[in-house]
Amino acid sequence: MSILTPDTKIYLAGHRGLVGSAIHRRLENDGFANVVTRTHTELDLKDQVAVRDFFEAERPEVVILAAAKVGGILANSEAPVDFLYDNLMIASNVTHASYQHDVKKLLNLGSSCIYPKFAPQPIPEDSLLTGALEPTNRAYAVAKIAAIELCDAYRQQHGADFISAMPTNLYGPGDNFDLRTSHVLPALLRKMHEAKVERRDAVEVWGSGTPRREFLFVDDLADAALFLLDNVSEPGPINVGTGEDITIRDLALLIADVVGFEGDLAFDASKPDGTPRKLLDVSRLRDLGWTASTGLREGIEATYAWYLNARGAQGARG
Ligand code: GFB
Repeated sequence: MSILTPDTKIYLAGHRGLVGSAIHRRLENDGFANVVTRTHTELDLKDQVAVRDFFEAERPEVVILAAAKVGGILANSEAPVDFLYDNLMIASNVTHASYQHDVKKLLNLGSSCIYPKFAPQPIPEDSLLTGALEPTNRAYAVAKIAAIELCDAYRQQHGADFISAMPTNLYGPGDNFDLRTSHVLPALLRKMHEAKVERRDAVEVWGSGTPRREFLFVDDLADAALFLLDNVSEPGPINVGTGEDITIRDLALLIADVVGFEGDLAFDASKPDGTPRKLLDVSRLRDLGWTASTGLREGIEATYAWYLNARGAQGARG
């Protein structure tokens, strides 16, 4: 029987972020009528007592843990305490309160950066903890690995049905477009849009352009999240990706084409490349019956449309 019925009480932690807002849209569209959310101001997930009191009062049946401190390569390197401490506290408090309050199922969302820097490509789930991590996001990765371990420990010791999904690099509506803290895809969309409008000749692209990344449209992740809640009950991470990757240079060219920017790419070698390649092996999820459905160009077009709309709304507000 499906764990998710229209009346299931679902606590969606982090409903305002890129991932959480996509899952929220999806739950609303699918007619889930009993979704509980709290903003950061209403509930600080780093506060153990506040989290316990919230679970005591709300008693959710299902928990989706999409709350996290996230950021791009520079933000990760510059603020490791935030990425380690915040994410450890959030994961500890939410998993423990879920266990204490008999949550029937918890989905923990992580990231592909949990895997070793030089993991085999595509990266299978069992390469976790087989080698050294990529230094630019080690703090974040350690917190996300601890969250998987917590889920597995509650399963092993207490029989809790806590599962962990590891999405590849995500993008889409609701993304962070701040150029210092964002990931590459929204950063290049914004830079190219502004360069086109301002008729500039070149756009700065960090690093060498040779690293390869896999990009998943966030609405596809929302679809995978619901699929996993209903179809998976096992320890360890489950990869969620498209199975295809692209160099940063080719990504930049694709974004330029979508945006209509005709200038040059200026690579800035003083900025870090990060891990050379990060392509997930998605065969486990494919064998279970799920595949991503949004092509990269299509997803970038949708994200650009959202960005233009959000900019327009911001401009109109002054
Ligand atoms: O997306 P990104 O910041 O994170 O960078 P990671 C990916 C690649 O794009 C790097 C290059 O090689 C960057 O140097 N890049 C080129 C740019 N131009 C830009 C730009 O304008 N902005 C940004 N941000 N990058 C993150 C981790 O790693 O991936 C997180 O730091 C998380 O912890 C996330 O796991 C999914 O893919 O390198």
